[in-house]
Amino acid sequence: MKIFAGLFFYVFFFAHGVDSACPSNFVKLGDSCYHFSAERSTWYDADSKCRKMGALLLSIDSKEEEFYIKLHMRHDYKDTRMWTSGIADRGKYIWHSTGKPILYGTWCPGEPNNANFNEHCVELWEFGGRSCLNDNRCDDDGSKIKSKISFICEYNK
Ligand SMILES: [Ca+2]
Ligand SMILES: [Ca+2]
Repeated sequence: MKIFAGLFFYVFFFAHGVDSACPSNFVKLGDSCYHFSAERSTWYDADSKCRKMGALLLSIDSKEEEFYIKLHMRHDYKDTRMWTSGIADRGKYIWHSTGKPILYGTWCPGEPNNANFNEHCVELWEFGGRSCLNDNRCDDDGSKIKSKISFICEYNK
């Protein structure tokens, strides 16, 4: 318990501290810098907004990175859906930012389900103190399904 409390302090000290190694508006968690944007966007707009900041949409590349991202979401972004760089690519799910298969990040129960054969982009969905991956529609087709959501950019030095 003591160790966990210490880790908690460590994570949020760095998450909210100023780190000169990260661009402004980015927080350092583990080895990368992240920008958590509340600006609701389609996946494509989120992708281009990250690129304009010199970053790419999030890819979760390790258990450690998964832990940091989920902890940060639980702390600051409760009940929020955020785009990652995950996409469906010929029947597989990959991180668009790295081209690697999605190995880290737990899928939500029953996901990915490619609902209506129209869900090709992957969000991280925080609810009830946990977060998991879901495939969602990339674009807004006016059907009121939540495809305009927040997003996470990742900057690697
Ligand atoms: Ca990463
Ligand atoms: Ca889905």
